[in-house]
Amino acid sequence: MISRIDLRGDALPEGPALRDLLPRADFDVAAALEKVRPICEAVHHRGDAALIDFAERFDGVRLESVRVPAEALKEALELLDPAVRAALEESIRRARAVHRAQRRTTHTTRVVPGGTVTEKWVPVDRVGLYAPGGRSVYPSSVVMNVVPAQEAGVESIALASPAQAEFGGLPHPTILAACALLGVDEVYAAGGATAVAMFAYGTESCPAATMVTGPGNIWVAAAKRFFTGRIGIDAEAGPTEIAILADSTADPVHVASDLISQAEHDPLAAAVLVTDSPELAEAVERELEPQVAATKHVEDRIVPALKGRQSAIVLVDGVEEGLRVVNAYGAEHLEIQTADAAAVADRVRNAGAIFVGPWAPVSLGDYAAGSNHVLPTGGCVCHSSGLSVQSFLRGIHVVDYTRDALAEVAHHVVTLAEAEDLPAHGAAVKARFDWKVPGSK
Ligand code: HSO
Ligand code: ZN
Repeated sequence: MISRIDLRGDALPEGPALRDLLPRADFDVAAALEKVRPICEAVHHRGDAALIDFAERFDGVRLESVRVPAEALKEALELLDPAVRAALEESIRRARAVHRAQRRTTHTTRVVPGGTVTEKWVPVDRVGLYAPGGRSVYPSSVVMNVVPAQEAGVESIALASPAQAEFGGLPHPTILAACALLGVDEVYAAGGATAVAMFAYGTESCPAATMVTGPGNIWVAAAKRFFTGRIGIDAEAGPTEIAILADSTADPVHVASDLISQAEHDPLAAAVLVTDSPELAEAVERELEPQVAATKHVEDRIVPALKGRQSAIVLVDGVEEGLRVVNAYGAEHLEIQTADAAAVADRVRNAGAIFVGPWAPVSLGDYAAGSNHVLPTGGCVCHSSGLSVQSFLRGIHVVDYTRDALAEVAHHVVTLAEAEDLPAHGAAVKARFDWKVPGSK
């Protein structure tokens, strides 16, 4: 069901070589780029008409309009299962508490008397959020995208999700209900690359956005790459990943169920166990079969994900070596199920989110820990963070100097301008002091 990689005995290689020992799924965004180009161009030139044609082609339904009417949102909330509503409300409440604490405050540094630099944080004007349909209808992802944008103070928030033929061309009702719960009333029926293009260019019914965030398949990732530079994006989300660092104290039933939980997302999902306990490895292997057999999505997602080259049980000599492996791999989600888990977690440098000890499974973080579940994949945790309030803010330096404060530093500016062969830069300062810069020769 799952392959083994034995890294015991020999010295572990350093950095990238160690990382290469844990292969990742093929997720070739560059190859998909050429396929999304004509789609993006069609949306650019034909606007709503192109979106309506694409919905017919990809989603099998002819739309009258891409904008979802307000009554449809209201109705979806009324019809939402009360237990799902209560769970979403709790998820929103916890996420809001965590994200509210991320807000940035304006800070002024007095560099010299009369010379200050203030860093002010300004939210982007308008964000387009994407919520997938099809295999993944995740109202939880609507929460994870909308809450940080709202807490950042983004004034205009729109959401797109694919048209569903069985719901008369509207996005899935739980997506609509989640929007209604969150107070997002601008919703569009548009899917994949077409939705990203709609937000990037704007159409007759949807004004252009400055930023697009949200999960999606390879077409969404490719469309985000296509528009990079024109709009802001969160990340090119790839298939989900769970890594678990566990020792002999871990419960194999929990470890197996956590591996399966993320394998459930996608045939390309990665489930990696790193352990120094051959007994645990065997017990987890034994656990996988019956647990997989007892769940859903077995043949289409879980079995291919666990059997794929991206998933493995990795044997190491000790927790120390295990830490080196998980740091080199850089998983989207990392569970620590070892003795003294908090101390081990403290030494993790590369992970999208860390789940400490036996009572913090990734599923908790997916729905109701308060943490954000939109996290970097494919090793991008080494340079990027998950979605947060910060993702929607821009820090702007406000420079305010008096005449005396400029005079004090003017000769340094002129010197550096000359060193860079940019005399006009220096002249812009000299002109303010009748060309006689105080302190210069
Ligand atoms: N584990 C996914 C998010 C998710 N799980 C949504 C359930 N629903 C990527 O972090
Ligand atoms: Zn999940």
